[in-house]
Amino acid sequence: MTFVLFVSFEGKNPFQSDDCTTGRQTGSQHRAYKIVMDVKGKKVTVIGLGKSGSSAAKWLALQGAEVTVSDMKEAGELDPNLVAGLTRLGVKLETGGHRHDTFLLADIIVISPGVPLDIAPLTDARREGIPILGELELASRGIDIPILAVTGTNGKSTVTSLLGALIRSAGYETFVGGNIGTPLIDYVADGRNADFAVVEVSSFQLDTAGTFSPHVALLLNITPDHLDRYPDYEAYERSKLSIFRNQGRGGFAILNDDDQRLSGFNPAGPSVLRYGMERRENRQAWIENKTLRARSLDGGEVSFDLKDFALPGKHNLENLMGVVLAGMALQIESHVIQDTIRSFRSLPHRMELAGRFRGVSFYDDSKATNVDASLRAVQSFENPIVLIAGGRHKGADYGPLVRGAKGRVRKAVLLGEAGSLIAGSFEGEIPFEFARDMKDAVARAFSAAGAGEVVLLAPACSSFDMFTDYAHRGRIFKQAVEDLRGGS
Ligand code: UMA
Repeated sequence: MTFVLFVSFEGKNPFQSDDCTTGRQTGSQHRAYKIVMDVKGKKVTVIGLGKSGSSAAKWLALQGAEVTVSDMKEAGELDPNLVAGLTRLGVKLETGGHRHDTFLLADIIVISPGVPLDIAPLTDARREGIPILGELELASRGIDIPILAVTGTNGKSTVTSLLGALIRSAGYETFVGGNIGTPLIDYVADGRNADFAVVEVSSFQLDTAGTFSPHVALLLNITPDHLDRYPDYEAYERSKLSIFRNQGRGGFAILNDDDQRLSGFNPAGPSVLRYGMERRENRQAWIENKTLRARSLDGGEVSFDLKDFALPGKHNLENLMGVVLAGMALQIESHVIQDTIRSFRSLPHRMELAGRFRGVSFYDDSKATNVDASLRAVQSFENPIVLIAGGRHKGADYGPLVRGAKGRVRKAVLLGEAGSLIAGSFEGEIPFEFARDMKDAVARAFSAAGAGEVVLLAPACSSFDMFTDYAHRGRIFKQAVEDLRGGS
């Protein structure tokens, strides 16, 4: 199997700065050329044996590469079935840490998105000129169908699913994956023959996808997140904006024009389609009298009725405009777009109604893993809210949440590692109490809420201090709500 592997001048990783601690990038570091390389017989080190790494390792082994997977976890912490499957394919495993030699003796390094780019063995490998790429880069090289890529701090998964649903409704075979769950390399490995691939793309994936060039790139919003990984907000912002860097003429860049950072941003190559809540000359979509209005590519205007659109909040109207413009860029017919608007329902753990008990509505927005997402959730309700927040701190300032929550959130129930940090921001502004665990948090929130009010899980933090991931956290929340109802 031959695929085109990206390497930069002098073998440096071009999407990373020389100094990962600053994250600074220069124009010259984006200069790159492509070489064709056969992975057969090549020594490939895959770092991280999560979803992304295991799929990449499997595919590489099937192409005849000599694959070693290196993971920080001890052997006993890894899924035995996964390990057995990879071992059968001849994949070697290194567990309990990363050995420098495993990196330095590799011809290629494939990195999982959750692995920081500045760990010592990677920095050494980069210095030695060993190409470092992510699974998204690896996968997109093997794909010749148009890719629609969705990024942004919040709303990515909803938009990816909604866009996938729209394209499928138009009758096209569509792969939906990426950061939302199924790695893109699985599409390549399955040998499927879809018409389009819709991929959710995270900033981590963009950082190691130097030649990734989606036909349609949709950037929903940029607000502070992952500041535990990036040296500063600007570095995170640059990462998000890099989704457009390889797009050329014929491609579409779709931007939220209400986002402060994006309104002034003009990608050079593609056609730029902008949306915002109000009609403006430079916008292709806006909201007017409960309808979504859009300018079609031939200059006419179309309207979509929003009466039956089930997703709450202004942010979901913004997300929908992005999807509609992407659909119009693919020339999907208006009646198909309207039907999708009517029939689409929200994903689990995203403003999901977990139940109603004694007049109190419980909403699971466990996916609100950053301050802005939590704020958007809070702003989606008219009724008073008891907010459950906290988890693992990601470096953001909770000030905007406190300011936005004032007058809406009657009380906060705080839990997890970040509980006391959030309390520091809420002090004197919004009453709060601490909870031991999620069950305790739900019980306390229920006691504090009156009939007609909302208990909202919108943690503003990641889940990894107490749960395996946000979905696990959401399930435990829903279970606690069920237990309340059952009286246990
Ligand atoms: N590991 C190491 N060394 C390190 C760090 C981690 O060996 O220095 C190992 C861990 O021990 C673990 C493995 O790497 O075994 C985990 O890899 P990973 O964190 O990249 O997780 P995956 O299971 O491969 O999932 C990744 C994405 N995870 C992250 O970006 C953190 C998933 O997005 C994605 O669904 C999946 O690939 C398929 O594409 C999740 C996510 O939280 C949902 N994304 C972030 C977000 O949405 O905010 C970016």
